[in-house]
Amino acid sequence: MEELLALEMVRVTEAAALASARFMGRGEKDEADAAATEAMRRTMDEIEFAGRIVIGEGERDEAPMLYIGETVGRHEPDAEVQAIDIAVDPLEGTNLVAHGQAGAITVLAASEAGGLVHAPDTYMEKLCVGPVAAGKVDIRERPTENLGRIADALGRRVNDITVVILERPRHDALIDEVRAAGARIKLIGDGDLSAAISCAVMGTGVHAVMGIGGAPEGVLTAAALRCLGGEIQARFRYRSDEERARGARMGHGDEERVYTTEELASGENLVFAATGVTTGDLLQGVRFFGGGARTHSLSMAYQTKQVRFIDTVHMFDRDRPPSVRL
Ligand code: VTB
Repeated sequence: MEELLALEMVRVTEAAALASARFMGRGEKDEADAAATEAMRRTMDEIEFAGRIVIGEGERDEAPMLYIGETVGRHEPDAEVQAIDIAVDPLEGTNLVAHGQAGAITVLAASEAGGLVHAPDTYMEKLCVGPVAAGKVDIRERPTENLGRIADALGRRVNDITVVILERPRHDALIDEVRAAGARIKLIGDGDLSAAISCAVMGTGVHAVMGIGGAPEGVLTAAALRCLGGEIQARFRYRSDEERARGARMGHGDEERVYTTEELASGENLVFAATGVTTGDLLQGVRFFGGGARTHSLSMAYQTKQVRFIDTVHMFDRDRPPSVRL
């Protein structure tokens, strides 16, 4: 399953990136998201597989496409095909695109059926680290303690560590504590998913993600970090009793339970694909030129142990092809 899907799924995230990148800086976040979602849906249906959305744009009654439970992919009605679960974030960082800011990506993860947690649309407290610090941190400890452990693992001092935190009032105390501990902070407006991937890739200059962000994106983060050998620890953080009740119905009632990377993305087969929309720490954004565009993607597979960075030139017009550069 992985060999084939890993390459096919990049076409899906590329198409979403090409469509949404047209909205960069235009102040239209919903339009950018809709363009990514529509392109993702259309491209998925060109691929031969039997997919079902487990993490998507929302419940059936609130999202026109890529809603939870929707079937995607194309296959002969009576063909014997493996059932695949799909988690998508068609555009992670809609505001970033609307304002032309760094770090927006399009994201998709796939596994055999049952391999990705069905997370309710609520918040999750997350602690994400790369492979070197994986297994050494504990979200139940103070951030100061975890920073010390990350620094030790990396053979650095705490003030040589950079932590990514979403800039939100709910993180004021966390930011104060991380500052007091001496680590450097990169405050981001949106996009804790791409930040988490970055901390598992050496050379990006970020070492951990801390704080509260979206729960569905936490599952996508887990899929990526399993492929990279990194780690996410997470706890559900409900915003209302209604969300809490819904979470409980889905089996996530215990707010003290710490979910591990393997619990969030338990699949034996996992495929992860992401394409840059606006340039960030990890991926270049979409660059348009006369008659074409260039995209930069990450494609990973867990069993096959492959991490690919894919640089693609898309030619829009055969009659007026763009000159392809190295
Ligand atoms: C933010 C956003 C993330 O969740 O974390 C959001 O940047 C939830 O926080 O990319 P707010 O409601 O305060 O915006 C994500 O969308 C995913 O984790």
